[in-house]
Order: sequence, then C-alpha cells, then structure tokens
Amino acid sequence: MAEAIVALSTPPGVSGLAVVRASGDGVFEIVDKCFSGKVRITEAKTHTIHYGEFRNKDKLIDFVTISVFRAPNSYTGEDVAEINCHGGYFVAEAIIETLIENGCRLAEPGEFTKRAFLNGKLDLTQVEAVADLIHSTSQQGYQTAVRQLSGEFSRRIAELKKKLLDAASLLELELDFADEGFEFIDRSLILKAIDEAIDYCRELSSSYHSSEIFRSGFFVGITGFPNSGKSTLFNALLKKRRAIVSEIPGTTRDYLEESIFIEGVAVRLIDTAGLRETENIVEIEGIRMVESLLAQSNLILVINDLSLGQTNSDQLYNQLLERYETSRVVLVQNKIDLIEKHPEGRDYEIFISAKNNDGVNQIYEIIREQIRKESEHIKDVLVNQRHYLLLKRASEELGRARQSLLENRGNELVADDMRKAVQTLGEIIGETFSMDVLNSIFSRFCIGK
Ligand SMILES: Nc1nc2c(ncn2[C@@H]2O[C@H](COP(=O)(O)OP(=O)(O)OP(=O)(O)O)[C@@H](O)[C@H]2O)c(=O)[nH]1
Ligand SMILES: [Mg+2]
Repeated sequence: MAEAIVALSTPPGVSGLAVVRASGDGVFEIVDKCFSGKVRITEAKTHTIHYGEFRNKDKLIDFVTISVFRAPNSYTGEDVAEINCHGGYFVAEAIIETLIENGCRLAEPGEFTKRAFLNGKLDLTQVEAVADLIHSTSQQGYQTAVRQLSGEFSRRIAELKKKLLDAASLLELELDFADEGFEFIDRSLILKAIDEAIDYCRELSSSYHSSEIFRSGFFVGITGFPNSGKSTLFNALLKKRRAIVSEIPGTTRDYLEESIFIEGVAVRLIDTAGLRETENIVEIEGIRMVESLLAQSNLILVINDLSLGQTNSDQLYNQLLERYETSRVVLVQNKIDLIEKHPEGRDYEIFISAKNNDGVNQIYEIIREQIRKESEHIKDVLVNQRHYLLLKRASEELGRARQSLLENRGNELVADDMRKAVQTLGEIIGETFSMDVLNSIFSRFCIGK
C-alpha cells in the first residue's frame, strides 16, 4: 500500500503556473472530492488532461488542469495526478491543504523519486542523475546528468557484470571436472573480461575529481600575505566592486565567495583573509582558517606584492604547492605597475596589476585551460563519491581475481573475487542497497521531486 502523498513540484512564489503533484493509492478518489470537470478523474484514461474547478467544499480555489497518469505508467509507478494551477503564494498552498484534508499527506523531500526507485522505474544512478540535473551548475554537468538519466551508465555496468558472471560461471563449471584434471577454459578470455572491467572502473573513478567540478563548480582560492592585493584581484575578476580594498593590512577578515561563469562552468572565486608571516613559515597564522577553503580549491592563486620583492612569497608558494597536491597553484606577481623594470618570469608565475586590470586575462585563460583539461575526463557519468568508492572497491576485487588467475591459485578463488566485484558493481545501480545509502541520496532532494 502506497500512502497518497502530495507536494508542490515547482518553486514557491510568484509564477505563471504551479504544479501540485499527488501520487499513491486512492489519489484519483481524493482529487475527485475537490474537482469538477467534464469527466471524473477516477474514470479518466491514463495520460489525459482535464479542465475544471478545484474547490474546497463550496469554496472555489482555482480553475485548473489535471494530468492523469495511471500506475504503472507514471513517474513514481503509482497513480499520479498533476494539478496545474495558477502561480503565486496562495493557490497551490490552498490546493495542497485541501488534498491533505481529503486524505493525502505532505511528501518528504525526494519521496516521489524514492518511490520511482522502489517501484523499479529508475535505478540508483538514474536517481542520482535526477538530483544532479536539478542542482547542476554547469552546461556539461547538466548534459552528462541527462545521459546518465537515460540509463547509459547502468547499461554499461550491467554489460560488464554479465561478462564477469559468465566468466566466473565457466570457471566454476570447470571445477566440476577438476577430478578428471580437465582445464578446458581459455585463461586469456577470463583475463580479458577482468581487464576490461578493471579498465572501465579505473577510467571512471579517475573522472570523480572532474565530475565534482561540473557538479559543484570550479573553486579558485585567492590567498597571500596581507595587502598583497587579493581583494583588488577578486574584484577585477568579478568585474565589479564586491570586496573592500584598502591600504590597511587585514582588511578582509573572513572570506568572500562569488561566482562567475567560464566555459559553462560556475567558477567560484574565494577571497580570503591575508596570511600573517611568523618566524616559522609552517605556522603561518591563519592558514588553518583558510585550510578548508584552499583544500577544496581547484586553482590556488598566491598573490605576491612585487614591490616587496619577487621572492617575497616564494616560501609560501612552495608550502602551498606541497600541501595541496591536487590543486594547481600559481604565483601571481601583483603591482607590476610599481616596478620600473619587468623582472624575468619563472614558469609558475604570472605578472599583473590588479589595480589597473593589467594582465588579469591570464587568469581567465588559466581557468579556461584547467576546465578544458578536466572535461576531457568526463564520459557518460557524473561520478559521485558513492560511485567512486564502489568503483575503487570493484577494481581491487578484480585486481585480486586477476592475481589469483595469473598465479594459478585455483578457480574457486578467482571466481569468488569476480562474484564479489559483480556484487559491488550491482550496488552502484542499486541492486542491493542499504536504507542509509538511500536516505543520504534523498537528503539532496527537495520536497516535490
Ligand atoms: N599600485 C598598485 N596597488 C595595488 C594593486 N593591487 C592592489 N593594490 C593596493 O594594495 C592595497 C591592498 O589591496 P587589497 O586588495 O585590499 O589587498 P588584500 O590582499 O585584499 O589585503 P587584506 O585583505 O588586508 O589581506 C590597496 O591600497 C590597493 O589599492 C596594484 O596592482 N597596483
Ligand atoms: Mg582583502
């Protein structure tokens, strides 16, 4: 029994239309208690639209159209009524309240999609694609999510699983003839199936980092000693005055974040408080505060005040380079306008005058270049952390199977690890899942989806 649930599926507020969605057992009867049109919704054919009055007892609420989807041919796989009403703050609210008075309950975040999953309408990677689609901040992230929603990823995983299972069964079959000393399976075919799966898992898991960029944005952390011109550069990149700039060191206290779009990706610029130099550079005061900001940065710009010397921030640069291995770190020599003779450049530094907006384009170019590099890794999937961990596990299991096969350690051992990998791959598409995993996936959803 699926309880009838209802929620607003469009954003609340002023709009032309709003869509209220109701799903579950008895929704058509409930809707009929409030709706009068030419036909009763209970009698309406699936995939039809009906116009009429929506009322709460004798009070007219709105003129609406209702789309009817009968189980199992609906998003959730249950009976679904989608009520199109006028937008604004009151109409949809009143419709939802009326439906609740008549027997629906308010849906939890993601509950429609959860039911779609539990009813086998979508697999887990498709559910995740729905969340990514809703939240996508980039053109590429969106396009990949759509491909994932089409089931491309799941099909590929299913294909690999089948190959591995076939190979494992052959090995097991051979076991039955072990007594007679038969070895009739071509080992190279088994190896091929394992290697193909390993390659796929590795290739995909390596796109995790890039996927995050297309999912959450490309982070640029601006750091350096006080007064080096971080906020001036931040404003220059944003092309507006957002951060306060002054000659007083320590102007920026916490941090500021603003986004710009480059190559269809949300580039999230973060202006941080200046780091203070102490006796021991490792203990640079404040580095802990910006630590998490820099740790999530794809690009770290270390701003140096060139008028204080070209090597003034070298130690800081080297330290950050070592600490944030996965980020690209660039030394930005600022205030070139204060220098008479252009110094010789080293390959990891660029020269700019943030104040005069001179050379700032080089930074857009670096960002563009990084984004292009990252997008080469993206295939048909936006790999998330859950996929990443499972892909890693599967490739470890397959690695063990491969090893056992090469060392001739017996069919049982090889087949066992192959079957484990098959199960791990199955977890990716949600053939087996825990409630915890489901809950954490659906916590990303909003009510009404
Ligand atoms: N001549 C010159 N001055 C600059 C340049 N960039 C920044 N400044 C000046 O340097 C001073 C400090 O600039 P900010 O942008 O506030 O520096 P900050 O690094 O954000 O400083 P804190 O937030 O205090 O750490 C201001 O007086 C700016 O006008 C530049 O390219 N040339
Ligand atoms: Mg500042």
